[in-house]
Amino acid sequence: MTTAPRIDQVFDFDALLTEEERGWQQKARGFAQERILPIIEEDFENKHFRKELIPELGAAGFLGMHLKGYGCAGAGAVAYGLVCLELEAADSGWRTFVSVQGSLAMSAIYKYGSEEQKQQWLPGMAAGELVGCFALTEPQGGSDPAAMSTVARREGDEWVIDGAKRWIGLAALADVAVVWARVEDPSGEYGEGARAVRGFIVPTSTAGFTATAIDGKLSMRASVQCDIDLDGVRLPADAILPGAAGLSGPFGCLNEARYGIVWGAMGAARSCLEVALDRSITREVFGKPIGANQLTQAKLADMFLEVEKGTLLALHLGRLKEAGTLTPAQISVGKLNSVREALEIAHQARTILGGDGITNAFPVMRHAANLESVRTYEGTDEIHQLILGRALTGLNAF
Ligand code: TGC
Repeated sequence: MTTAPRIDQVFDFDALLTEEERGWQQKARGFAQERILPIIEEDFENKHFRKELIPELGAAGFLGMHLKGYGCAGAGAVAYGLVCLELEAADSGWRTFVSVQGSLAMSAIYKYGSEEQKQQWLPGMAAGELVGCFALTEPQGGSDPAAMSTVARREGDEWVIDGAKRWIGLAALADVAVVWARVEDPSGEYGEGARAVRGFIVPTSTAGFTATAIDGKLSMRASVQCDIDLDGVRLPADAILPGAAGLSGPFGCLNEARYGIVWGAMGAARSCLEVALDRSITREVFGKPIGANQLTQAKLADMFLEVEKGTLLALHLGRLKEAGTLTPAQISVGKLNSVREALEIAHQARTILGGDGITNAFPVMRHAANLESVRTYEGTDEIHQLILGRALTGLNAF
C-alpha cells in the first residue's frame, strides 16, 4: 500500500515556526493521536464527553496556555493556535473544550478579574482541576448579545441574578460560570450608565443555578452544551468582575475564542484532506487509483490550496496578535474563511471517499457535522460578513 506524503512536508510550514512552537504542536499532535483519536468515534456515537481527559490537558499545559502566571504556560499566540489546530484535527469538541476553558472562562477572569479572583480560580482551571464555562448567549438568539435580558439586581451586600442562557459549553460539569448580566443598580455605582452589562463569577453550586445538557445534537456529540437557568442566584458583592463594563467585556473574550477557531478549523480541514489524499492513492476504481484521475486531482489541489492559505492566514493573524495589533475585523476574516473553507473541504473529501465516506470508518462526516456548530458559534458567517462589510464601508448594516 502506498502512503500519502505528509501535507505539511509539501509546503514546509514548519520552517515558519520557532522550535518552541513546533514543540507545542508536536505535543498537541501526540495528545490528539494517543488520547483522542482512539476513542472519538465511540464517544461521538455515544454522546459521551470523556471528562477524565481534562486534567491531562491541564498537565500538558494547554489550558489557558496563552496567559501568564497563575499556573498558565505563558505561550505565544501562534503556539496556542497550533495546539488548537492539532486538537481540532482530532475533533472540534476537544478544541472547543480548550477554547471555552482557556479563551473564554479563564480569559474573562484574567482580563477583568481582581487579583483575589485570579488567585482563587485560575491555577485550578489551568491544571484542569476546575472547569469553567462562559454564559453569554441567551435562548432568544446568540447573534445579538445587546438584547440580553438576564439581570443582576443589587440587594444590600448581594447581587441577585435572574435569567436564562443557552448553548453554554461545559455548564453541566463546570465548577464555575462567568455569567454576563445587565446590572440593575439605582446608584449607578456598578455600571457605566444605566443597565450596563457586567460579568459575575458564579460557583455552579450556588442555589438557583441549574445547567441542563442539550440533547438531540447531531454535531459536537462528544462534547456538552447546555441550557442554564438562573433563578434568584445570590452572590456576594465581590462576585462582580471589576475590570469589565459594557459588551466590550464579553466581546474581548470572544476575540480570543474566535482567534483559536481560525486555527482549529484548519485542523479539521487538514484531517479531511489527509484521509482523502490517502484514499485517492490506495483505492482503485476503473483499474487505477482514484487519485490518478484528473477530476480527483483537481479536487485535492483545491483542498490543499485552501488548507495552506487558511493556515498561512492563521499564522499571519497569530503574528499580529503577538505584536499586539490584531483587530476584531482581522479576526473576522480568519474565522469566516477558516470555517467556511473547512466545511467545503470536508464536503469535497466525502465525495472522494465515495459511499464509505458516510461511515465512521473515516472522520469526515464527523468533522463536517462538528463544523456546522463551529460555523454558528462565536459569530455566524453572516455576522462576520457584516463586521467586514462595516469595516470596508463604514456603514453599519446590522
Ligand atoms: P455594539 O453593541 O455597538 O458594541 C458594544 C461594545 O462592544 C465593543 N465591541 C467589541 N469590543 C471588543 N471586541 C470586539 N470584537 C467587539 N465588538 C464590539 C464595541 O466597540 C462597543 O464598545 P463600547 O465601549 O462603545 O460600548 O456592538 P457592535 O455593533 O460592535 O457589534 C454587533 C455585533 C453583531 C458584531 C456583535 O453583537 C456580535 O459580534 N455578535 C455576535 C455575538 C457572538 O459571537 N455570539 C456567539 C457567542 S458564542 C457563545 O456564547 C458560546 S461560547 C462557546 C461555548 O460555550 O461552547
